[in-house]
Amino acid sequence: MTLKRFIVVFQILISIMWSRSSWSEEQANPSVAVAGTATQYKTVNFKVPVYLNNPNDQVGGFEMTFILDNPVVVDFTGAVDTVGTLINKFDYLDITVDTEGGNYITVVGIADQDSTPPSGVIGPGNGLLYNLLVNITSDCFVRADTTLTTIQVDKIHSRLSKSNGQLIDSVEFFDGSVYVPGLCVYGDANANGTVNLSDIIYLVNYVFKGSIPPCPEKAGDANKNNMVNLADIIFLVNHVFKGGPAPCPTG
Ligand SMILES: [Ca+2]
Ligand SMILES: [Ca+2]
Repeated sequence: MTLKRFIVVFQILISIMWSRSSWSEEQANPSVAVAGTATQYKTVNFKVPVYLNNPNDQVGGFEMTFILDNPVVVDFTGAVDTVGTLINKFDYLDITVDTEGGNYITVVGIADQDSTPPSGVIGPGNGLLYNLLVNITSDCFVRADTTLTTIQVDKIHSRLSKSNGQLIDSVEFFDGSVYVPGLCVYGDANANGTVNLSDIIYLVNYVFKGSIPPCPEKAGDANKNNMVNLADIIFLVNHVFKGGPAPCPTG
């Protein structure tokens, strides 16, 4: 082996050893992570998974508080889904929701401490801890925009404990987010995600009967001339029934 090749092999070995040691250090700390996820408007009981990485300890209880940075779009329902999760055998689960000045939820769970050994204790291991259930509101203003709502973990008031109640040190908590794509496209006057007969009816009711305007109003501007009137109804009739050109997305 030449000296040059030896140096290259040596460097590779060092980098492998370094990456393994840093990997094991990362794995040493338990962590809880809210999954980043996407959904649509008007979705109810949408599941936002909360995952546990629990390399060393047995978890017998937890307290976690989550905060929404955009409660106009996303609401906590005040419930969590534990079916098929790591805590489905916990015998105590308490959920508190506060919407005053925002929206946050506190979830407390405790395994059955009375049996020997305690029943339902978690781990060590990784998996789905539970699902937060949220509703995506259909508010008129935000419906037009793509939004990202952060579900922040309140690090001060969140903790894991062992089966004997002792707190587990150095738990890392990771925020998640809910991505909600906007539905507003030209021609989708009723903002339900598709352009069809119902939009023609919606526009007829608005233009001729003074009914509720499209929200935003440009959603009714099928021919994109900055006005909403009979011409847009004709444009949509041509598109829906006669194979005419489709209104363009707003981009
Ligand atoms: Ca529509
Ligand atoms: Ca128009």
